[in-house]
Amino acid sequence: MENPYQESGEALHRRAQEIRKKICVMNSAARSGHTGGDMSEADILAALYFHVLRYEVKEGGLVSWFDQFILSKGHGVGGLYACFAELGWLPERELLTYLKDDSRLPGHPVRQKLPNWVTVNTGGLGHGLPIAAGLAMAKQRHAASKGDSAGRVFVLTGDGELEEGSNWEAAMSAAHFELSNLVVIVDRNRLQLADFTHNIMDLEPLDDKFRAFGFEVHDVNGNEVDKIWKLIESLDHVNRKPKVIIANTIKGRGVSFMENVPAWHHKFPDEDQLKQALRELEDA
Ligand SMILES: Cc1ncc(C[n+]2csc(CCOP(=O)(O)OP(=O)(O)O)c2C)c(N)n1
Ligand SMILES: [Mg+2]
Repeated sequence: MENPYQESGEALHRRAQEIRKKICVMNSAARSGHTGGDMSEADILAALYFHVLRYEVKEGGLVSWFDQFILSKGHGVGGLYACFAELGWLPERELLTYLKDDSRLPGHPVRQKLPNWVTVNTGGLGHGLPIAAGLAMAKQRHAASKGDSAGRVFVLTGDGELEEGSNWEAAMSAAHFELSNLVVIVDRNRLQLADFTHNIMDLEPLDDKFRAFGFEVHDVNGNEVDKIWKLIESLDHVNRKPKVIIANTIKGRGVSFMENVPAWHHKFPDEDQLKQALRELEDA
């Protein structure tokens, strides 16, 4: 099974920008949302859904997954909904129901609301990687029993999220169980809820920490779509090590007044800000 799009270059970059525009419209309408983290992850989501992940869309929007994705930083769900709309899975007008009563689009990903597009419910930070490790192990064992190659499991964590100890228990077991089909992507925007990570809980040297836990470690500019998918395609899944990609991103990426500003973690654009944001995203 292959990715049905395999887009690259300007086409893929435009996907990321369209995802960002949808995030701004959606969060502005909801007068809420985690805009900064939605925007930092947009290129990673575009690269995954429009180039990397292997899946097949069946009738009625049902998706058969060979690879799987977990958004562990569940508060960044605005990016995921916008991506689903860009894929044509969600009608664009439905984004305007984000956070409303009875909407299919609550503030964190809920599988019961969007069956089979959302792999697992997240939002409480620190749960995605442990679940992804279990899923990667299940995929490996299932594939081995049939003599097939295993699908990959991608999990996107926040960098602040790595302060949760559960991640490191999962990392330790991922190496022990040789989960070479597990790919952790860290949205390394260097900001967490209210401040820079180095002021709250310094993560550095993050690459050495993962290496010490038995991971194969890579880093990339996480706001450059082609660099992301090219790196993922170059990964060697035969070497028995779980992988981590430290994706260096900018929180609020793409809109001048949001970039690197801690307050945009949980701010939404007002009417004038929305107009400016859409202009900037269209032009870049
Ligand atoms: C266990 C837990 N504690 C606290 C929160 C509240 N919370 C939501 S987002 C966030 C900051 C996350 O920062 P980071 O992981 O760096 O995400 P990003 O910068 O990508 O938005 C916090 C503390 C939570 N969702 N779960
Ligand atoms: Mg962060």
